[in-house]
Amino acid sequence: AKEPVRVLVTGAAGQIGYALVPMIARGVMLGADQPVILHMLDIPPAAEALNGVKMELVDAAFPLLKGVVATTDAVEACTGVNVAVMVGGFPRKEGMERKDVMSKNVSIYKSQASALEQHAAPNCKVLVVANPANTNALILKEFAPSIPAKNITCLTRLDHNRALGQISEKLNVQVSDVKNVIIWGNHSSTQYPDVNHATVMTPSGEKPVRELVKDDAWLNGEFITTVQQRGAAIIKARKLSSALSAASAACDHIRDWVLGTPEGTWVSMGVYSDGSYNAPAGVIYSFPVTCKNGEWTIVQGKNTGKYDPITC
Ligand code: NAX
Repeated sequence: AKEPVRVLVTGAAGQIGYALVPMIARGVMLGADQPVILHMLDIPPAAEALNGVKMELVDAAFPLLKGVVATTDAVEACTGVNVAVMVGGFPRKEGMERKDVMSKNVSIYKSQASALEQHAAPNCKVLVVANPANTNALILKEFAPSIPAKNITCLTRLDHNRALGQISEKLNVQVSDVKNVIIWGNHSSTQYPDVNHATVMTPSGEKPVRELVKDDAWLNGEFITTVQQRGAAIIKARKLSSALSAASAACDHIRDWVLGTPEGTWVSMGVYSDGSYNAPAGVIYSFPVTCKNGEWTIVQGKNTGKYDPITC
């Protein structure tokens, strides 16, 4: 039997946490044969709710779940973890300036960065979900200098999956037949969802999305804004922000990173930029990547000439 993998979820008492922990315990993130031990961190006001989530995990009797740590202590939460999914953070509230949220998150990510740096398992893989995801990931990197930059990523897979979903709806094809969209830049409304290299598997082989959609106005307009504004549309409809889709995307991100992307397929990940595609170097930026043996590589040569990476 495989050794259990320890997976940390911060903000585990929140709504993404509530959707995410059962997925992890069911093997959606790391595979149906991979036992897991869940480490859940939240803050003291949420301690009781966190304990309720732990009770439900026990009640669900997940065969792969070999243990649960539920705590408000960052050091205890980070100890020995192999994967860290950072969902906890300070949300922007009405009337708050962006810089106020930023300073709250700097102090949160600073202390969690040192807890991870000192107590996580060697080679721990980190995924930051909490917004602003790219910035929080960079803060974490700055305050955990001994964690290799390649191990710190942020979530843009939700945007990637949203783009696949829009194409599948437009063409009335299975979403599993659509691939190789790209999310460039930030997880924010300035991102560029790019279909210029995306394809659909059809009965007569793989075809470019642009050839099948035949509606450049839609691809260059409504498609892009729908993906960029999807988070707001979900809030309007649900009166709550995206949770199950965010949790599912977090599982996709870690699964592909750890277990590899399929041959001929790339995915979007926010990763430490080396300046590829003239994107600024030294920031966490979303690129097309392939993964193999637990390492991501930026896919080169997918310039579109139609966007400016600096503004994403
Ligand atoms: P919730 O407010 O439901 O949950 C957040 C949880 O984090 C709460 O339980 C809170 O007590 C906890 N928390 C706050 N400070 C903490 C700290 N210092 N340590 C540990 N836990 C702490 O938010 P939810 O809807 O779950 O969203 C979580 C984050 O994901 C938000 O920042 C949100 O903006 C971000 N999102 C990112 C997405 C992405 O694609 N990158 C998409 C979905 C989501 O909007």
